Amino acid sequence: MEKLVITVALDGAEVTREQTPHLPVTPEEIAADAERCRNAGAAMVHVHGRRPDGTPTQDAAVYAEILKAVRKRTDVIVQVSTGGAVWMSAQERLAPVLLKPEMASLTTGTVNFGSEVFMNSPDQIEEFARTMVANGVVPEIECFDLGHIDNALALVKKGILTLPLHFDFVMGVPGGVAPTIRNLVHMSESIPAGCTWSVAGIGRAQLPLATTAIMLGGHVRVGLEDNIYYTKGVLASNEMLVARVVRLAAELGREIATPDEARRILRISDRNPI
Ligand code: KMH
Ligand code: ZN
Repeated sequence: MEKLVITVALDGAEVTREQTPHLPVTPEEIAADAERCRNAGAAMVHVHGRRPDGTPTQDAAVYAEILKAVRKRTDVIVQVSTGGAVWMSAQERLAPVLLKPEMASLTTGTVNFGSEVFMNSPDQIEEFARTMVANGVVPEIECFDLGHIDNALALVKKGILTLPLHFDFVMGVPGGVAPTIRNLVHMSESIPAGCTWSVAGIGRAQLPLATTAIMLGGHVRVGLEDNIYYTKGVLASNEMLVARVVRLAAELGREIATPDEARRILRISDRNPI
């Protein structure tokens, strides 16, 4: 098996400081947390911009500060969000891609998101994908449901994206695919040979799905964006969630990828240097 790439989704758009004091908000806090997680074993951080008051923003200036602050401290891959928050416009969400980060998330379908709708129309997905390719940004295909895999493969058929791709199965959002091991096996077997995948289990699904991915040869995303608890009633820090995956992987005999090893595994070695 390839070494294990651990991604940590540090802050997201929905979690608040009222819910957990461990949430990093400012670029400096995000960078410091990225460094702690890198030291614990993470190879990549998935980040959302936040204003000083904690509200989510896709402002390129905020992302530029995050990229700079992280790069000053550590060598992790920085993956910017193009998901943003459900109320944001497509143009707003796409802004950080123009900074040419190494990687950006690309959700390939609309999904109910709790009581909201996370809208990703076909035209919009296509525009996001084209913009990433034009800027040398590697997409991580975010699949909140099974059909999102097929939507990504349709972009390959159209010649907009090229195989192999890296997929992230986001499982357990109310409205999206249920976070079962059976669904994870099915999704991981539904992508073309040579593609890579990780799983982001939401809430208490994070631990069993991460463990399953380690055993299946997939990769793992943890972090406060997806889950704020270490165990029932006990809040986690991002570092604690990463460290737990590292211990699990050691027990299961899977080595951990450094950021540079992850760049090779995810095929981003010769892409944008920031
Ligand atoms: N905040 C969610 C609506 C992503 O970052 O690409 C979407 C999201 C996905 O977080
Ligand atoms: Zn996100």
